[in-house]
Amino acid sequence: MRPEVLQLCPLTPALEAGLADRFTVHRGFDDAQRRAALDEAGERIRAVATAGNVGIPAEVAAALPGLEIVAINGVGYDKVDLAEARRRGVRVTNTPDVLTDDVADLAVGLLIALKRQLVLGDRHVREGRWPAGDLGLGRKVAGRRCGILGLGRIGLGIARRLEAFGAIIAYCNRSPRDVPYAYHATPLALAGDCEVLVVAAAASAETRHIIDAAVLAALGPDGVLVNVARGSLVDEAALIAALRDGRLGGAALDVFENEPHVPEALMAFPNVVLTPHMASATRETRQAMADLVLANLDAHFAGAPLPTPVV
Ligand code: 8YV
Repeated sequence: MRPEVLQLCPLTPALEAGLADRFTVHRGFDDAQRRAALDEAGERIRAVATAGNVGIPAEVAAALPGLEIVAINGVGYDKVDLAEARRRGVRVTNTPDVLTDDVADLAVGLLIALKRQLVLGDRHVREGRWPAGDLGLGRKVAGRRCGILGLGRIGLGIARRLEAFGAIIAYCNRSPRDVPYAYHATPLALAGDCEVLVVAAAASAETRHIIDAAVLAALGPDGVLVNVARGSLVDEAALIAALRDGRLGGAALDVFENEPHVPEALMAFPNVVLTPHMASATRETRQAMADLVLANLDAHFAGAPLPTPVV
């Protein structure tokens, strides 16, 4: 008998094919589909495959009495209740390391896109406005004072890339690390010391809205915010207010509080660059992530040690 798996969102074709090769897969992409899948197979489902930004809703976990493992196709596990998983003896795995380069690359790309007006420039050419005049001037990237919130694997990758741009790096982390960058104990202190604030910290109850009105005010009208972590770290209403009043220089965002829904207000600002949570979305990395999800599930069902366990 093939183990039965509940897939909670669309995944890359390679991963969906790998799941279908090994398991009986039930799809639960929305509430109606989840209810149908749980009614039909809830008792038999032993594994859940999901994305980092989807996780597993508590009511779905509660309706799976035989759940053994939640395999996340992503590094973030903020949408999985780890304490409850531990209590129930449910394993949780993620896909660290393989996506670090891509996420760090996108953070730097977003910063350059914002400061050098890549999106506006592209629009200027496509809309035939160039013959009528030049685009206004952008701002320099090299040599900036850059603050990284969260100096984990991804934050460090961003710092190393920005060093190549001659940036002066500072960071805020739960604890100082052995790095040649200035440490700040709070996001507020970090924001006061930088012109570019890059959010790369994990989402949790403690980091919710850690970028609030005060931090944005400290960043100031010349400062910009880049977020490649999770939307929940930023108070989006405060961000919109700061941009609207010219109290913040700009923002480049790959993640949002209620994605895939992005506030209309953000779309109106020329000094904002928006991407659809695509920091790990390259063919190479999504293949590596798929391989790791499948390797974790294979190991679990073979009774072998999990390659990348969280719980
Ligand atoms: C993906 C992510 O968007 O790694 C994460 O935590 O959010 C991303 O890599 C998603 O998990 C892809 O399925």
